[in-house]
Amino acid sequence: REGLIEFRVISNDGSRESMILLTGMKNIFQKQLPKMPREYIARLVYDSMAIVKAPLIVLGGITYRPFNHRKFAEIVFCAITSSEQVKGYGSHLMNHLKDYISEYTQVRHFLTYADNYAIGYFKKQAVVTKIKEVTKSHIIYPGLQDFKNGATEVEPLSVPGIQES
Ligand code: 1VU
Repeated sequence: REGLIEFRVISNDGSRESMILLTGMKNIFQKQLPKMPREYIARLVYDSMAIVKAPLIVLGGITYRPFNHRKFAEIVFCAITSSEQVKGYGSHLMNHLKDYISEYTQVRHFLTYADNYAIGYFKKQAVVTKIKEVTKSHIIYPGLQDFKNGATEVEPLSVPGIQES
């Protein structure tokens, strides 16, 4: 089992294992997203999906915040540790998150605030072609299967501590 790669849903349930994984993910986010305030990252790492190398080494993760009544989730942080980037892990992670979210929640849209560097990656993750640029820094991508008719505009979220570009 040692060295096996798996995708794990993590919530802040207070268990020792979750704390180890969330801390590993927080450290990757803080390193890979240097423009984000460190304190903001530390505060917000909760509902997440991580890529974990057994037993407990985090290779990357996506933290999301669901708004179930509006059927969308904000992808808050997304990063892969530098030595493992551009090997396909980011795509796999996003695909697993889409499967999980479409099976277990009402969420059917993702919204993210990505800087220009990462927009290329997010565009590649969309399974339908229409990507709507709401403003320069907000993209909505309709990556879930029953959401094929293009994007629906949602009000941009106000996220404390993030400067829009
Ligand atoms: O499928 P293809 O081979 O055609 O394309 C790959 C890859 O080339 C492409 N891709 C990108 N394209 C343009 N600009 C990029 N920056 C970029 N990165 C990747 O996407 C396809 C999938 O590639 P992958 O699965 O190998 O991608 P990674 O495992 O490297 O994961 C991508 C991220 C962006 C997560 C990773 O490179 C990373 O952690 N980068 C540094 C942190 C970062 O920029 N994170 C996103 C910031 S935005 C945010 O967190 C708020 C939501």
